[in-house]
Amino acid sequence: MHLSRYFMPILREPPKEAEIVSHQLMLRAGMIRQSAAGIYSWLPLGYRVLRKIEQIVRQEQDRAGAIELLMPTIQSADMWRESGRYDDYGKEMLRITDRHKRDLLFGPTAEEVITSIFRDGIKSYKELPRNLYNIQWKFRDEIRPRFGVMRGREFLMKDAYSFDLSKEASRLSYARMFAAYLRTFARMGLKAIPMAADTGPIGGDLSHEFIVLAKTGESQVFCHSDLLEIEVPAANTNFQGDLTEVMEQWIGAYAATEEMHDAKRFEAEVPKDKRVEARGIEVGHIFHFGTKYSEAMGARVQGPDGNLINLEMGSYGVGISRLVGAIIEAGHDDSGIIWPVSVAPFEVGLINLRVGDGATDSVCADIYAKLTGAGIEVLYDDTDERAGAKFSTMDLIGLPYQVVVGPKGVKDRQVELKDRKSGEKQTMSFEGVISRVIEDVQRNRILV
Ligand code: 5CA
Repeated sequence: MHLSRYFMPILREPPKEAEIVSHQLMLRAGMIRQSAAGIYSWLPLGYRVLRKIEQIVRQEQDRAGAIELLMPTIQSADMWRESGRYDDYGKEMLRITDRHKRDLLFGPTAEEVITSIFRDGIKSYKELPRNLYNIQWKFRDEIRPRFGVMRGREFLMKDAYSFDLSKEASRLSYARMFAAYLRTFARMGLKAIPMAADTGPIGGDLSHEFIVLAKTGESQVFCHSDLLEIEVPAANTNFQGDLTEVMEQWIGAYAATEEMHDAKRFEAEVPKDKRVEARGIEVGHIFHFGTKYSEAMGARVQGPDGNLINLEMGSYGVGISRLVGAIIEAGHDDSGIIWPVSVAPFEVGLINLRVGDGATDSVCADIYAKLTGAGIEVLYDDTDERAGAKFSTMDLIGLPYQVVVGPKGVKDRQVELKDRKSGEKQTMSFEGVISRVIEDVQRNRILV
């Protein structure tokens, strides 16, 4: 992509309305613009990151055997009356009336819709277990939308729903999603710790929130520091198998959100030097709630012995748009964002320091062609801005690698390669920089 033809409205000054660094940086880097309170447009740069996060989530859901579908944003109130949640959900639900005076709503979650689809579609217990997911916009009329995309009113969520014949089987489905989540967040460069959590309006008896530690997190959390060191399941993990052991390794040590925190237990179970008390961002939340919806909505099948059995269910959410903010909270410095390669909007920024100089232009064109030809995503700054402005824009938008080409170096067939994270700069030959960048990007695309 040539920057001269792109749309990336950078703000030089920190916007006043933004309280936390990720919100400030997303506005400054031209990733999002607010359209109404808690409702954002995703500008081209931000949208590329959102899509990459979505794709990682999708790949790990698919690996774990979940099946993608797409449900509507607008739902019928009748379904929610069937489950008994229509009145309970309260003011967070955006209620809509159509021209025929029928009650609709903008879905804050989709237990009702999926339960009705699955109920009508399943014929035999032999079709179990199944896990269905979608990646769709949700709306919750939050009292205090804040921190940009972290607590929006409209936000992108991956929501998966498991259906099983028995409690035991549904715990296996839960463990499978638990393990998939560990990989999902690690691939974005995040350490997300599963913590015992409150189930709130979704309901159920077993629930974990996946929490990224960050000073600006909305919840207070408590955990054993060993949890920060455990390795996540490898890519070749057998997701068809029983992943209870993986889950138990993580839930063996103390980790709880504020609502579930038990100070006595924390002190008894965790040695003083291992106690982590911090703020955290909830990037995912999984629930096992048994037959709460299947019973209310009549989602049952005939078991092997002919008896009707209510389906055991769980639901599994990932805050995809929130993750964009969380990744920035976890990776930035005074100059701007520091993206991990796996979710960077572009993998390389190519800076031409003398646009219009024949030799410099042609070296840039050549590097651009070779890198893009190798499948690397390059943002080429071919604008006529000053060098200083170009450097600060590249640092602000946080692309992992910067290749800087100027007329002086070109004479000696030299360019500079800068690593955004370490700040390290190296002078290299044209050929050297191309092979080095291709190799580094390819290696770092898949973190685990
Ligand atoms: N039905 C269940 C699981 S599919 C559910 O709705 N769970 S949830 O309420 O915990 O939401 C799932 C995830 O969506 C949360 O972990 C969080 O990361 C994200 N999320 C929730 N509310 C918001 C919001 N207002 N803004 C941005 N992300 C949100």
